[in-house]
Amino acid sequence: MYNHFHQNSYLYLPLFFSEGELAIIEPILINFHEKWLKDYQDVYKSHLINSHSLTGSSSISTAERMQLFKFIASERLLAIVENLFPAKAKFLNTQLFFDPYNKEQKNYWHRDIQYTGLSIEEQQEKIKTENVIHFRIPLTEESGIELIPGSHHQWDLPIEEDTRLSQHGRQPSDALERGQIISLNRGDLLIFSANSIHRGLYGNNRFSLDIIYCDDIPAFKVFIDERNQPTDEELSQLNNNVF
Ligand SMILES: O=C(O)CCC(=O)C(=O)O
Repeated sequence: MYNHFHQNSYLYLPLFFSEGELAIIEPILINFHEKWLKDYQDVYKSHLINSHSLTGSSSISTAERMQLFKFIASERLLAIVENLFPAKAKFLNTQLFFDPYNKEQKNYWHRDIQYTGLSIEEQQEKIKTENVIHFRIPLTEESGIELIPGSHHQWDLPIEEDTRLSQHGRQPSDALERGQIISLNRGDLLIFSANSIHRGLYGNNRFSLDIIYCDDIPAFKVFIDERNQPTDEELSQLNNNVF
């Protein structure tokens, strides 16, 4: 099954989580989101489709933070993480995805790396060796993610690059022929490479937690906010080390 990821940029595991597992994290996510909507009403109404950094947030309690760390470092998830990454992986961050306030707002094809300030040539090199992988955990049925299989280690076709970079008359939400849709249900796990060309599909009041892991290498240090990582005291209560 890991070959599927390496060839296609994603791995879809239907009904991976039990209701019992979801019940541990769901109330934490809902509370966080309700507070977030109040605190960030302006940016939510203007455009945002996700929040982030749940483990470092003052909106959750110390006990809830530990529950999230236990989930992020759970044996079931780390068994997969260890097989996907070439060497040691590290927890990077969390994100919560929801629908835009403006139902007309369009989605956008992208590679996460395009927002890092690297040149195109540097990006072309880095996607061959550096790994950032999203573990998407939908709490409701959603249209899911559309991505271009294999694009995490292959550069774009000209029309794909024009689309995600809004060049030559193309818009980032334009349809791409090689796109493959992976629609999701509650309980599913979708693992996909942030290096791939992908976009979120909005609708149905989606509510998804993404846990993001990356290679444990110095190049990613700059993207890691220590406030999202466990303290030494917290680490001593966690069995698995992905921190
Ligand atoms: O679900 C979305 O809206 C976008 C997801 C995405 O692009 C990402 O997780 O990098």
